[in-house]
Amino acid sequence: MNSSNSETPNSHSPSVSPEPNASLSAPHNRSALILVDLQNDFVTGGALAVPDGAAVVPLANQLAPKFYLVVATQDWHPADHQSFAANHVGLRVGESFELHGRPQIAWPVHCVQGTLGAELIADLNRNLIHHVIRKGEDPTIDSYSGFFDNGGVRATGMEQYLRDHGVTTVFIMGLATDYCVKFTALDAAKIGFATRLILEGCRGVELQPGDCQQALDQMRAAGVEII
Ligand code: VGL
Ligand code: ZN
Repeated sequence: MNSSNSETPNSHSPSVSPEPNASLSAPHNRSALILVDLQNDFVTGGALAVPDGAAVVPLANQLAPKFYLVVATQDWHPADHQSFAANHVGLRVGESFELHGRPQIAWPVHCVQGTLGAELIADLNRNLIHHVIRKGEDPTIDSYSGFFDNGGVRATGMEQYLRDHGVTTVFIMGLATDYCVKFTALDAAKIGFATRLILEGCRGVELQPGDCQQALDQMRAAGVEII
């Protein structure tokens, strides 16, 4: 190993090991693990619980030390976010509507900034996470992807962070397969990262039966390797 392989991406996470696979650990060819929205509101007891969502946390803890860099996304909405059904008169959870010209699903109030529901799941080992990317802060637009808002315009800082650290390959897992995981993977592939989806580490909302399968098909068609 040369010296650059043993450098840690930031100083407050000395417990994280560099990528063990030498062919992936060159300074400009690194793999990152992206943990999507592993937050209390997306698991049992939460406002937008994804069936069996908490089951992926042990896998996240197990895989994280194998990556050069681990980034978690955090859905982080203001209370007046317009994706919440409760912020519209006569709109029910699960209904589709148009939000500033974009198709939008009306969600229950979830992941409100500063609430317990928005916190990362306690069982997730924070010491293995180098960086947290927050998204969904603009009340006028939803942000499923960890890279850009749903308009594809405003960047979250994820791409810059990964590129600054020489990351070329991303492995993605988390919640929910048919929303934030899907759009994070599609954006990653679109902007040129070699993109792998860790299927075992994902669970979906499945508002309509078949949504998860459709999401996987879309990701595969976009060049995402499902592993
Ligand atoms: C998500 C709906 C609304 C997700 C976030 O994490 O998949 N889904 N906000
Ligand atoms: Zn959300």
